[in-house]
Amino acid sequence: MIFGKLQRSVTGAAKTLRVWQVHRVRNITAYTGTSLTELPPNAAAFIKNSEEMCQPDKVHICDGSNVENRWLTEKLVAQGTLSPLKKYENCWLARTNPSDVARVESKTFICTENKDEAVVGSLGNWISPENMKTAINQRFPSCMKGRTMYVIPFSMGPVGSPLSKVGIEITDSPYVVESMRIMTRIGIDVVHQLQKNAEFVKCLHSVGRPENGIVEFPAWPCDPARTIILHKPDENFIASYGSGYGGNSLLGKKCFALRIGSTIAKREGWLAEHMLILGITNPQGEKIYVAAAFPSACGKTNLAMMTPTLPGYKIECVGDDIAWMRFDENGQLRAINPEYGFFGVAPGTSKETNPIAMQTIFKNTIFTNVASTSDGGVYWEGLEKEHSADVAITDWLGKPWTKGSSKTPAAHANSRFCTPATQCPIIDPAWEDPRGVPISAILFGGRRPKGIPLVYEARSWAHGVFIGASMRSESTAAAEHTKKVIMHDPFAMRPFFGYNFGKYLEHWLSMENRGKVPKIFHVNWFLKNKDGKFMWPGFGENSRVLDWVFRRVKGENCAKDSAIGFVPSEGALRTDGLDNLPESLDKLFDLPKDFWLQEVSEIEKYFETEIGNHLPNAVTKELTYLKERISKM
Ligand code: GTP
Ligand code: SPV
Ligand code: MN
Repeated sequence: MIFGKLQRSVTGAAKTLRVWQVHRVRNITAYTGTSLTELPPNAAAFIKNSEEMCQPDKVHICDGSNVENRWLTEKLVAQGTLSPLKKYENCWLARTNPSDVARVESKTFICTENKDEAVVGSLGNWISPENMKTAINQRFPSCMKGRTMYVIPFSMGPVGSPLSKVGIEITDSPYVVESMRIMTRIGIDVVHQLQKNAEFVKCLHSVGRPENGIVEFPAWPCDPARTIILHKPDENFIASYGSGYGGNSLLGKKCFALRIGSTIAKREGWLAEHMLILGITNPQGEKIYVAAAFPSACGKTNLAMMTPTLPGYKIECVGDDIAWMRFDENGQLRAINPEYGFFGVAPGTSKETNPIAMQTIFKNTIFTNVASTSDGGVYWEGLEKEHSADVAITDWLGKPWTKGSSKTPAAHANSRFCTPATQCPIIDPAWEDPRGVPISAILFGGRRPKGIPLVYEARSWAHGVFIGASMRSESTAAAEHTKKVIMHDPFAMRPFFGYNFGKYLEHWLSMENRGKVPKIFHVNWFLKNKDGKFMWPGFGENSRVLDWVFRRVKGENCAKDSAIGFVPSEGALRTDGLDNLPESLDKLFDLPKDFWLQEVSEIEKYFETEIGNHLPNAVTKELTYLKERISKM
């Protein structure tokens, strides 16, 4: 019955759009988007089935137009979810229910017939097909009563690129629509793409409704008690219930581009990774591209937009969170950023740490869970210098906040900006190249306060895969972990694997037979001294590490062997102009034997208990070699 009303054709919608733009209509009360008849039958069936189950009052198929955007924004302001940030151009503040602020790894499941296909050890959670059905039936029926069901056709990657994939997200959250509009390519072009190729990933999302029917924060409905995020790789199907925030609800991101994406990538022979992609040009004008996997809130956005302190270097950004990579016909590994925007960590972002992000985010941006200022601006830890003392600050919970005397942070540690990538002043000219950009090096890294040097290079591809597998990092606020503990986070993918990690390692190892593999490095910006101070200035100074990586890629003899891999030879890491090191440079390359004995035994234990006989031989061998080398240290 709802579909009967969705009569407007695509051209009709386009005409209406023009009329509304001419008249600058305010208070748009109704807008019907595009029509179901434009979609292929399998897509129409997915929408119809979801409608029958969720029982929304209305169905709206998004066309991605500006009028639609205005209409939804007004709706969100009216319901109190968004408020305008008058200091900037088209910027909005959202405050979530304080129980819905981060990804919920413990409630995220992969569904396969056999547990082994999906997870090993604690790397993910498994659910059987029957239990997934039950979980859906316990939550989704009638969950959209009284609400509009939005249908978002979206493309991960440039529309029509052979490396891109299409999805359709169904959601009852207009905030999710507005965020997906920034983070992915949505609308009519994608509908046309679906007409050419009807294959798509089914993404069903509802913010849910608590069992007692009481929505505590009407501006941010959710159901934290029953939140669940389900993935069924063999049907390319995602069902997410109960949360409206971040990776839980913007299903193109972690659910599709990483979890389902990694299973598609395995089948089709490519890689879907939690990696930034950057282009780096040296003073001689030569350019390479580098991909880097750091766990959540460990510096991907910062590195991807870095302003190098080394003169003559230029960084350009292709992506800050996800890379889809495959070998081309010449055996060159090429990567696309499947996203269209940045969903970046706000706290810590400032003119000193990330001036490029600061030039990107103050127009057309949705800020979530940051603090606000009385002059209509935003505030978070790290922005102290940007505000005069006389502006009043309201914290992310909506309470007055005073610097110095308030005991809690002004912004939530996982507060974020959602901003269009096209606005980044250093967006790479090739960032939308449908063929992707050629990758010459891969970096792994994490927050390691002790023992792990600033940079080292893998001896071989297999050694690099071992380094990825043994990655560890301090926990951050991006997920529900509260304590600051060093956690294993292999390939920065711990929460994002779509299939058995042992098989994933085999897949990575097999890349060597598919083409020319890039060099692999491990970096650590987060070493701390006895006083708990960072020993490396980081941010723009990380260009010194990239310079060394660049020279290694070019084949320069500027490395020496060590027990854990190649490190810069004497004087090879450029330190000219570096006058802000709190300790000597040598300290950044210390390899304490007792630390490494402990580290290796920790890795061994982890491999044994978590991966067991799924661990490929080649990785076991690398562990043995490392143990031998360390014992001789
Ligand atoms: P996700 O979006 O969660 O995947 O995270 P991300 O890896 O993109 O993290 P992001 O770049 O946003 O970094 C998060 C935090 O790391 C911020 O608080 C930064 O200030 C801090 N950070 C980034 N780079 C550096 C660095 O070189 N040194 C230090 N000390 N901190 C850094
Ligand atoms: C991460 O946690 O790695 C993020 C943020 O990039 S979210 O999209 O919420 O997963
Ligand atoms: Mn991420």
